[in-house]
Amino acid sequence: PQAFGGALDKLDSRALVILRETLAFYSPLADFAFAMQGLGSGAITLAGSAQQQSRYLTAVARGDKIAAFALSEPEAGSDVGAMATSARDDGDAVVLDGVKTWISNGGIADYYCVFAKTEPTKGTRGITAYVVDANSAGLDDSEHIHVMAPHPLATVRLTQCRIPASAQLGVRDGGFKLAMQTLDIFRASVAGAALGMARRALHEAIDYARKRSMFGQRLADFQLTQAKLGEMAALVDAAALLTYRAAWLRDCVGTSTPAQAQAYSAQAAMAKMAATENAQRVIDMALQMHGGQGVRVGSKVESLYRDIRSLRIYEGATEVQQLIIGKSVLKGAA
Ligand code: COS
Repeated sequence: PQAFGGALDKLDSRALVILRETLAFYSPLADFAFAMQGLGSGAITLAGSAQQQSRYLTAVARGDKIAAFALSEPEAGSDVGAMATSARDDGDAVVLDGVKTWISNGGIADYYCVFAKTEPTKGTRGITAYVVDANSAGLDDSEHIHVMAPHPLATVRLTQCRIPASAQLGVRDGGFKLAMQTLDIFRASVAGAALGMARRALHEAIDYARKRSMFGQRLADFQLTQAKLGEMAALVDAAALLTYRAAWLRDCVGTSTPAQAQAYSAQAAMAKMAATENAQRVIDMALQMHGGQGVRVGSKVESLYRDIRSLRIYEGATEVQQLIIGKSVLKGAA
């Protein structure tokens, strides 16, 4: 928000989606850097105390602090309620123990929004969020994870990590809902990023089809090519419409009633699922059209092919989005 150095009054989903789409068109890594500052500070924007907001948000907006969101664990990815990291009260402190993994910005972050069990037997109703400074004693974020589209990613180990009680983020045992509300915002923006990558792949395919000669004509003159480009363009537009609808819904209809929140959640899930799946198909078709050039390391479609893959998994795999949509449909909400 503007009060903490942001460009707009309050978070605007349409701006977020279009920014990510644009950044991802040119550089998925630039998009990553931008998006992770948002994901890692989103829970503070939604639920932080005035003191937490002024301490972290302004610095995040300036780029002085790097933010991270630490939800997943080795045995709790899609099943968030199964997390094992514990938070135990000890006087005016809280002691964290556990392992968080697949943490984007892990290793370079200045702080982590850590989700931990405060009521071990209560599943999703026993999770609380905390803001944990990366230099806290007992926090080790040195284990980098290598992935096919390289970016800062690490496992974060918390061993008797003592933080002040004032580091609690939002209400006690309200951490699961806070995580879901944060993810709801960013899932629609992941759709925006996927859309940017798909648009770039289509652009590359059109450009190549116009230039490449074969069998005495241009690649673009073949009906097979025209049909593929037609299919790609329709997949891109379908993703764009779902993505922009989800963002519009959050900005213009809102999420203040349970029915609105449920409807938005399902729309954001539809956008993320469709945009990431469609982008994978569009990029694959663009690569195929490039023939051997498509698999040459360093070509744009080759890097897009690697860049898009994790978007179908992180911030809720496609299968999780299908569940969210399915549950909502059964309730008659979407
Ligand atoms: N906003 C607010 N509240 C929400 C919510 C949302 N988007 N989604 C669920 N809730 C609430 C539910 O209403 C329910 O509330 P009550 O306890 O009051 O009944 C509670 O949270 C539990 O919801 P649910 O029963 O749907 O939880 P599940 O354990 O079945 O989990 C999924 C649901 C699988 C959808 C959830 O765990 C999930 O999104 N997993 C993927 C996590 C993910 O994205 N990981 C990537 C990490 S970041 S890279």
